[in-house]
Amino acid sequence: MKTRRIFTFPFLLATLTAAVSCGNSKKADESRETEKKIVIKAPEFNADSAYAYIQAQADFGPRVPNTQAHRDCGDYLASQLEAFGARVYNQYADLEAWDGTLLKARNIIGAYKPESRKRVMLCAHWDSRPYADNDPNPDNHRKHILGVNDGASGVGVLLEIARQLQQKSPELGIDIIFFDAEDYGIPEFHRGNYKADTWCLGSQYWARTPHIQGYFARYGILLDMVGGKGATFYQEPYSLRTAAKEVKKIWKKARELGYGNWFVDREGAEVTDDHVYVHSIARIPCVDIINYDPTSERSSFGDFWHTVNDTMENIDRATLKAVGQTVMDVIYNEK
Ligand code: AHN
Ligand code: ZN
Repeated sequence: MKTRRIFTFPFLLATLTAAVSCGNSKKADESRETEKKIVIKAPEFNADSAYAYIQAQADFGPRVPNTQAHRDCGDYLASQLEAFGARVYNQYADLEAWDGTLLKARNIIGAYKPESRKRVMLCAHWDSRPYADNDPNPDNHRKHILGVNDGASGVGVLLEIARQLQQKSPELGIDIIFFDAEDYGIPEFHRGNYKADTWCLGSQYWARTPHIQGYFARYGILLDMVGGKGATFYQEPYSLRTAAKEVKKIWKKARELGYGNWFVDREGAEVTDDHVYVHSIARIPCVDIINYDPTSERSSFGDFWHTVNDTMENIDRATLKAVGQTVMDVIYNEK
């Protein structure tokens, strides 16, 4: 009987490295160089472009479900994904809010390389909160928030990534998912009975009823509040428990790219966000990249969170760049 040996490239490389590392260091350095070259440099994420997509969403006003601004912005997002060459799926659903309001919700999905079975999903919520219930002024608690950082920032970064995906395709199929009705959760001022699972209604619906039957992705990355000046992204505990490998990979990549000041190598606070339902219902590990501010006295998500001041002034292109470039370098290196 003949035995055929198949040596894969990484195996050969490892053998080579091991062999030369017994000798002197110069050769070893060279082969480490070879190993380094395997890292693909992703295209340049354009933060000005992401900023413009955030501005465009803000210009509609608060994108609160059941409002005209929400319907118009939904159309804008779907048409942008289409213009960037994605196959677009619209998922319309009537979802019941904590107070019984029926929300005319719409999840918007843009698929790249839809035929590929190797996939990664990138997501963000696109709705804005109907209550500024963390505002210092109680008169504002029932006002709609503009949701520039909380909502539009993640979507803006993903639209720029969509534009990049059209120009140069990574090896994997990518799905960009804009979840609706994330931020309609039970407000702080509510004094009646507590109700569970009132946040993330769009992602809960999608996880139960994905846009494609039997949909699967290796993992997901959720972007939430990724545009703030001086934002910091700590490793979120639910993500660490359920997608440890991916958390490590993302934070390592960020550090290598020089974004270690944004991506802090420490554990932050656990958050109920879309990634929880993507994992617990659809069984797809998902990492939440979310601003965590341990210094703010107003909220762990920063001073402007769920206030009427969540506006364009707080958005910093440098933060958008750190997040967008990191995510791009991660996905362009998937095989
Ligand atoms: C809660 O406050 C329960 N979760 C934070 C998720 C969130 C709200 N993301 C944006 N707005
Ligand atoms: Zn919110």
